[in-house]
Amino acid sequence: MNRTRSQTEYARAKNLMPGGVNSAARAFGAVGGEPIVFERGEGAYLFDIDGNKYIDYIGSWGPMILGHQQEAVKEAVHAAVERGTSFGAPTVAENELAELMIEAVPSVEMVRLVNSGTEATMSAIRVARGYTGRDIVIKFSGNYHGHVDSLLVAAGSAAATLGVPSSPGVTAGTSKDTMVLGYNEVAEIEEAFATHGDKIAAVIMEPVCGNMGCVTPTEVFLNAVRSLTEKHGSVLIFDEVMCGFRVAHGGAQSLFGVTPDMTTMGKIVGGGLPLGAFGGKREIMQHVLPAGKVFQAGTLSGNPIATAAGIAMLKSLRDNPPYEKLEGLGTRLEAGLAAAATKAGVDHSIKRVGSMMTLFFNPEPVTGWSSAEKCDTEAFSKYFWGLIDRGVYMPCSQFEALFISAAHTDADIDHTIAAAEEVLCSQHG
Ligand code: KE4
Repeated sequence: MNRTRSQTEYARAKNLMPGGVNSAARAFGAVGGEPIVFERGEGAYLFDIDGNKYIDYIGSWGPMILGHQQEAVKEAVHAAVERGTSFGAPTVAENELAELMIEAVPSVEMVRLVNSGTEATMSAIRVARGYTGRDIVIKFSGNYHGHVDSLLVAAGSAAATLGVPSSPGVTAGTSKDTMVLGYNEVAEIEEAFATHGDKIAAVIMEPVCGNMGCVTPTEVFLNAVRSLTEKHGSVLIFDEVMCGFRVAHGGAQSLFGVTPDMTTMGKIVGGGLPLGAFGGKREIMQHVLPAGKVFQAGTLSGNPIATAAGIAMLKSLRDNPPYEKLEGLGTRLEAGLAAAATKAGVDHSIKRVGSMMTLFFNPEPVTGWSSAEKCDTEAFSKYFWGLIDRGVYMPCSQFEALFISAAHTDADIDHTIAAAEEVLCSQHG
């Protein structure tokens, strides 16, 4: 595949922006080589500036559940632009979008719109601390909640010890109130509450994890987190920025029948525009300024263009739910990739929830970061580039989930499976 224009534009970008990107995840750091520069998306496809076509399984890291240039979203954005791009004042669209979220997500009685998933989780953490008057927040290794200082924390020296910064620029002072435990490690969360119970403000988790690859919580773990937070008066925050409206209309919480105290949202809710949200029990949300005293604000929060896109997206998902189709496509792709890996003799495991999935280059089921980190990332990189050369654009890291959209077809899935079989057999067979 000729990608010379991409290379030229990326060289230009590296001189202008750190790493030539505006988000680290896009820089192909995990797979080597240079990122591809794209011109447009259409349905299930992306087209790069050299005219190459790819079946897109990143979907902008989740938002494109209905495919690129979805008609209703496109029309809504065009119409909104004609009325002005930003007022910094209340609009009816914010009420409409808030109602659509509250109607869909079991835990959300009130909501605040923000501009990204990071803003949503950062704000939710602050509200949980303000509401409980406590400091400690528990997160889990392998879970990513955006670039919030207090969540850019690595595990402490032992379970139930407080964390240490995982990035330069994050201070020890910020990290000392965060504890990082093992996902699906029931004993660790039990020990943490036994030791620190009445000091724990919140537990934040991905109820379906996508950020160490697709990993689900065991029922025992999920029930332990819910019952321990309940017992100790800590706020349980489900970070559904990725899995919200993705795995079901009501998100992972509606699939598992576990209701958190707060939920963070992003990606799909903005229809591909910059929009996030946090919400939860009215009793908690009433602590948010100006109703309460926990400060939260944003110039472009509830922006008319983003809310128009979000309304169109959530109405489409409510009125024409794609989840049955997505389950069918997901089942087809999962079976095909498993067959291809088996035929090539590749040690692998797969985890899928609806239209989000990961093929792990690891024979063991991946249940948490300690098993995820054993994946053969070198093998993944070769698989990734082999698929790129066959017009298939997978997430550029073993520790991400792929996303299928309602615009994908059986033919797209079958092309992907055939390409994967060719690549895996040539590299391992
Ligand atoms: P944003 O600030 O990127 O909108 O959302 C942060 C975030 C919060 N919570 C979860 C569960 C998330 O997955 C994310 C962001 N996800 C990554 C992909 N794993 C976004 C890709 C990127 O950073 O460019």
